[in-house]
Amino acid sequence: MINGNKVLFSGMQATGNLTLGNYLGALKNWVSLADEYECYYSVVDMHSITVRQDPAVLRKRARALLTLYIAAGIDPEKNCLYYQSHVSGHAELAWILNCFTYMGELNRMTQFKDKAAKHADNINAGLFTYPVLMAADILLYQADVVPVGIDQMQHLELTRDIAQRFNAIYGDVFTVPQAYVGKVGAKIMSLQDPAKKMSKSDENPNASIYLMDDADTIRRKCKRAVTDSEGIILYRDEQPGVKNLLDIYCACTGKAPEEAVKEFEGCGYGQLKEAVGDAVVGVLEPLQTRFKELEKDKAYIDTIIKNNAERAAYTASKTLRKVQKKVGFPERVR
Ligand code: ATP
Ligand code: LTN
Repeated sequence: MINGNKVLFSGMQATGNLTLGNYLGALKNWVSLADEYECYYSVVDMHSITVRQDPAVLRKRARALLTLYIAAGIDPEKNCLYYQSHVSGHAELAWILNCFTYMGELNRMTQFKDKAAKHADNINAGLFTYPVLMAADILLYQADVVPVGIDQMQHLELTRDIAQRFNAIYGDVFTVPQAYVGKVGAKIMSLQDPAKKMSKSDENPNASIYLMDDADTIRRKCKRAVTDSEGIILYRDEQPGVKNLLDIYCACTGKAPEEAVKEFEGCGYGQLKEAVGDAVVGVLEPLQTRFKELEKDKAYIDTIIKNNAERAAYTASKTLRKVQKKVGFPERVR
């Protein structure tokens, strides 16, 4: 709780181009939850360097991501949008929490296993302790709720375990957070392989719709989406390609899957793909227009970055001081 309001924390990495999966699984929920909570939305650039980055590209993408948060509809005056690296408390708390996290727990993390396999030449300690930094992000702001896609649930469970472990030793220091997973769009799958999630690091550009894709590209990618030979539009696991298209359609239009299935009764896959393309364009075009406008207003974005970093640092320092005292660090002499 901050000023009597429940707190929400979430973050996204500025690596790669954001996909429709990132938008429907995460960003869109952030916007809808913003009115109910005191919200902190971070660009988690410290997490990004667990994989090698080109510094100039990372800087550019981090700024674009923060701008995109605003373009998606998050009001930066009411919500705190900031760069993780601008608040040193994240690293400080992460160190302390490292000492309350077991190797065995981190060894079980599937994201670590996946990323270690993908970056076999750079399995660094940061990649291993990535979930601890994520726990620090969340616990630093005493977050009650954390909206994420399904793939981040394991990290959130670990965060809860760390918080409970710490509280059991030192008393009620941390709020134990809850995950918030949206009903639709929680896991958008690749358009080329519906068994895999749509991911910004997918090498096949046809597998993902990028938030900045133009209308023609979006429609073309939908048209090429892999389906099946059943020839019937039903929302079921046996037809993962069609199910994914229906999921995208529903997440973009706000319709329920049963409603969509009824709407497409008797239609062919071509018609479904066309409708999905239109629905996606309808959602992404306004976002792109707003992004392009905002991007030009350099001074405005700079002010947001400065003010929100100060706001975040203030809240973070309150938790950090409390934690430092609990673990036995000497009081500061003033
Ligand atoms: P990478 O390919 O680099 O692993 P990613 O596309 O999986 O990246 P993240 O930065 O890990 O994206 O995720 C940002 C947010 O978007 C997270 O909350 C995550 O759960 C959500 N998300 C990512 N991909 C999808 C998807 N396909 N469907 C729904 N939500 C998703
Ligand atoms: N690990 C997340 C990004 C992330 C995050 C967070 C999400 C870092 N810190 C705190 C929610 C809360 C990812 O890869 N999507």
